[in-house]
Amino acid sequence: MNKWITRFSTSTPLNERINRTLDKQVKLAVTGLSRSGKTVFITSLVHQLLHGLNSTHLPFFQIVNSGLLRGVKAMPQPDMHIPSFRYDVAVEQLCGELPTWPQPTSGITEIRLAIRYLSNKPLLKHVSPVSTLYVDIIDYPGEWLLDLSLLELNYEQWSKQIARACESEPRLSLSEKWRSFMDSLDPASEADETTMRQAASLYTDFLHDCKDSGLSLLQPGRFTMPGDDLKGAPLLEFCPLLKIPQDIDNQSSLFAEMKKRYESYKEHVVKKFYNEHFSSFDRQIVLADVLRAFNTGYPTFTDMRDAINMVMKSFQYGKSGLINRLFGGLKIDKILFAATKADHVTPEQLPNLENFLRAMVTKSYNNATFEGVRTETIALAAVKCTQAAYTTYQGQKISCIKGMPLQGDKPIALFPGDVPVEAPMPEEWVDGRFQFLEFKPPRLANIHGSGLPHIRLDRALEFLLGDKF
Ligand SMILES: Nc1nc2c(ncn2[C@@H]2O[C@H](COP(=O)(O)OP(=O)(O)O)[C@@H](O)[C@H]2O)c(=O)[nH]1
Ligand SMILES: [Mg+2]
Repeated sequence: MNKWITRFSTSTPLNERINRTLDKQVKLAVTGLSRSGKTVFITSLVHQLLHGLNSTHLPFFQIVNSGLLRGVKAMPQPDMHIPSFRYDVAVEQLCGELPTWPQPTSGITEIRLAIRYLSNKPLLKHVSPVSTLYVDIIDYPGEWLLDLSLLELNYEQWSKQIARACESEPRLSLSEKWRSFMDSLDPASEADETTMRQAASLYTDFLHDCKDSGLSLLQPGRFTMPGDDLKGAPLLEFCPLLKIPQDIDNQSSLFAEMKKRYESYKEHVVKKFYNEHFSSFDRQIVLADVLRAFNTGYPTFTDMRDAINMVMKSFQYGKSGLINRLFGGLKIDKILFAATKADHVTPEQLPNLENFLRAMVTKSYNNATFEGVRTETIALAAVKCTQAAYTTYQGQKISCIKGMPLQGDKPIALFPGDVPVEAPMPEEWVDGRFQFLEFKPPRLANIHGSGLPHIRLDRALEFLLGDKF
């Protein structure tokens, strides 16, 4: 202890000096595929913490519940090169007179909170009554993690994989325009800037169409989620080739130039993200909108399951694993998988939703746990938009939810369907089996001094941060 204290000027009061030594910092990363609920989750989490002092909303978050919290403040973020998470804008939209959901974003953002609390640890209680935990929350697209698998594939292998995926529906129809353009090209011909730009643009349109149809496995991740720095950058002007030519020596051919750009993307975009950002994360929450996949059908459901498991590969640190070989040991020691928008189902379906998510990621879950990373699954709603209710149907009392549908201005009550415990067989995905409707945010203009209504966000906080106090 003496050694630490002497690092500070002796004019600083002893208590303050010890406090500073004991201050802690944690980088909490939030990811998930587009529309999984990252922005809403972070907005609600920050709102809950900023209102933590007088909140009865967080019964499972010990530091609040035990009365040891002394206050939470948003602070200037430490990483100047990362755009700020615009909490102020998001909260204004959510809590306005006519609440709306925050605008979609496509890159990485950060916000820092300082949490002051009374230490409950026997030793610290005496030397340092008040400590501060700095929490840096980083929001980044899960699509970027889909690119990890590219590092294992050369251009020819990747092209073949995409060509194969385009042989069956729904990608077969969605890729038609891009494929017919590619068929008109000769890969051995001299590369030409305009042609490559057009090919990349048609391929990007194809990825966007896939996304609009509910597909999740979209590569390269930056084509749909470029982030602020890469919008319109030439680094994104390549695409796979449908037919790989044999023995092309010409280094300025279309094939050679596309291959060069693919390799450059891996080096300067994919690896850069892992080295610059990912390697510094301490904790991770992965959000998944499982219910939306139910609505859209079997092919989009399996696609999302594959995408989430691909995202999970970034957390498998095994000695022989890719992450370990390329980036050495990483820091993340806890991962929480969360099924979001749990307010779209009736309360008694929550355990099913949690179990279903767990079944979806079992293999990745076991691998991460095996590597010593603590892993949990949870179903949560960052902003609860519905109320549980009962209705009578053919003389039977059934559970339902009430809320304001996203399209419409009259509240409705509906029974959205049971969440299955296992993935239904392809033939069981009959039309209308699931109706997990989207809702408008509730009118919150009058919540003063309390956190936004949520489901199980306090449990998520306890798992992610509880042991840091
Ligand atoms: N009912 C409900 N809807 C949510 C919740 N979180 C997100 N949503 C919906 O999902 C959409 C996408 O959320 P957002 O946070 O922007 O997703 P992101 O792309 O991962 O940042 C929102 O516009 C809402 O319609 C929630 O907790 N409850
Ligand atoms: Mg977002």
